[in-house]
Amino acid sequence: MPVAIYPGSFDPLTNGHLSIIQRGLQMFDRLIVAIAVNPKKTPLFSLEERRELIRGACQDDRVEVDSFQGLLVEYAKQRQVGVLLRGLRAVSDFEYEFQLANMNRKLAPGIETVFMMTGEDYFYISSQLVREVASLGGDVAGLVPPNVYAGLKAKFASRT
Ligand code: COD
Repeated sequence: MPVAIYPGSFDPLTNGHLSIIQRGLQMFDRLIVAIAVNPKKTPLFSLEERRELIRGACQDDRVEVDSFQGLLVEYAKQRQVGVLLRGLRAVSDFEYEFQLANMNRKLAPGIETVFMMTGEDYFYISSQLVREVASLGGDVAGLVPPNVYAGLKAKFASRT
């Protein structure tokens, strides 16, 4: 299959996200990693920082890093991409992802969501937990790519 959009907040990118990207590249010729911009939320990493962290961690010509604001399906239509890639960690993800996928299909019937199960080493990793652990001085090495690890260190060092 030619191309899929992998949308998310990526605040920050974790090894779980990276695993989905790497495995996604075995299914798709290209992936657009699309960072959602939500003006109502204040992310830990700015859009530009998240973009740079993803670029630094996925140095593969087949990965494009982009961002979008507003409805995901409108962005997908604008990019002329009919497949959304999402990761599933646990049963707790399922309900939200099920709602999201069905709402997106209702809004844009031609757009399908493809799910990949997380790898066994990554099922417990979320950006939210990584942020929390790092903010409290816990070691998140092994949970995030090295450049994100350095970014978290710098972020929290500058806050103390
Ligand atoms: N292992 C495997 N997959 C993982 C892991 C892991 N450890 N961690 C995260 N993932 C997966 C998530 O399940 C998700 O599929 C993807 O990676 C991205 O995760 P996050 O947490 O960075 O991003 P989300 O889930 O916050 O992204 C939600 C969107 C921003 C895509 C969504 O809110 C959206 O589409 N917003 C735009 C507005 C819109 O269209 N709203 C209507 C939707 S119906």
